Amino acid sequence: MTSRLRWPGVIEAYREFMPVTGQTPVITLREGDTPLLAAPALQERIGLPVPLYLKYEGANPTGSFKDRGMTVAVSKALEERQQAVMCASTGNTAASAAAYAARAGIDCIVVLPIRHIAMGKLAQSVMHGAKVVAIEGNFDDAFRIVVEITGRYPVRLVNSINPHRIEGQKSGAFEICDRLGYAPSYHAIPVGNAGNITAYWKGYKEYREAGRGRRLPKMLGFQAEGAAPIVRGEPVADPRTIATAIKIGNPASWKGAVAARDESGGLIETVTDEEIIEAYKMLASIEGLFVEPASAASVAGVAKLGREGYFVRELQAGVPEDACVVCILTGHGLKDPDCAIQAAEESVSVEADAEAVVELLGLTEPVASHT
Ligand code: AN7
Repeated sequence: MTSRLRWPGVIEAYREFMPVTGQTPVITLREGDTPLLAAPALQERIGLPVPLYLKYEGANPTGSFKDRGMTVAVSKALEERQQAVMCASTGNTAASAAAYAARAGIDCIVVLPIRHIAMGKLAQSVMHGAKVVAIEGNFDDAFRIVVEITGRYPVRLVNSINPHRIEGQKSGAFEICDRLGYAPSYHAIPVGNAGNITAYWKGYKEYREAGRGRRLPKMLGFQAEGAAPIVRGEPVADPRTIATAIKIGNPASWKGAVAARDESGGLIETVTDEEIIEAYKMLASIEGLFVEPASAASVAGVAKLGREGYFVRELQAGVPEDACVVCILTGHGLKDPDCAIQAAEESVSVEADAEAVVELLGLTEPVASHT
């Protein structure tokens, strides 16, 4: 295992599993090596009968898991002498593409459903110098547009139908196996365009084939109730959810997600916006992990399965003693501060005076103790 100080980014860390040669220019921001944290307090709160781990992908350079795939996609685009990359995005893919393109010295065009993206992500794309095209439609409209344009013009598509994205993102599975010493029994993950669940499943399978995973997890995917095409079995024309990152009605990697679910013996289910916000608050207040709403869908889903008795039934069916759940927390909470402020209790302000603050807090003078 490479030590944290010398962590070289996911391409170098897992070069033998990556589609690169000695000739590939490696464009990296040293993404990956994100914290995998035991979360006993949250485990207890949601009544989970097996240990819970959280993988905090907000610690990546642009604040989401997208960096794992973008280092590979942009490196390969540069190797293949592309001058520009392009994507549609609910925000995080755009922020990541913009940053890696900047570092590579190539152009980046992002097409964004402007009414449905969090401000932090837009700020990132703008700051990294991407050409930002705002459209009136939703993510699915933006995606259709970039697929058509990149089919006609010499601009490399870096959405996750670009296989290099999946290759990079599978590194998350490698890291989990390296830290735990084996693959978890359950892997919980939010599902939007479905690239990430596809990538993790590929990663777990490749690592086990290489003799480094011991077992394969059951893949547990969660979509927002108002944007759950895979659960419903048909595209959703007008997806709705507070979790804008996963507000997607017709996922590009639909087949990959279904394969991950079925091959692993897992499931893909819905969580409501209320369940997402509850998990969002618990992660921040109990574990000190500020994530964006979409990321909390993994924890919301595990909590829901727990309430429904899923894990108890699994244990009765003979799951091993070292069973555990890993939840992927896909993006940083600072991406979407508006959502946090709305979710928080209203704060009141008082005059700038110590007595007024003391009164507001209800503090009382200490009683002199006699010894
Ligand atoms: C925080 O940026 O689709 O199922 O365009 O930003 O692999 O799509 C983002 C997706 C989960 C869902 N969590 O992952 C985009 C985009 C966060 C995300 C997902 C996204 P996929």
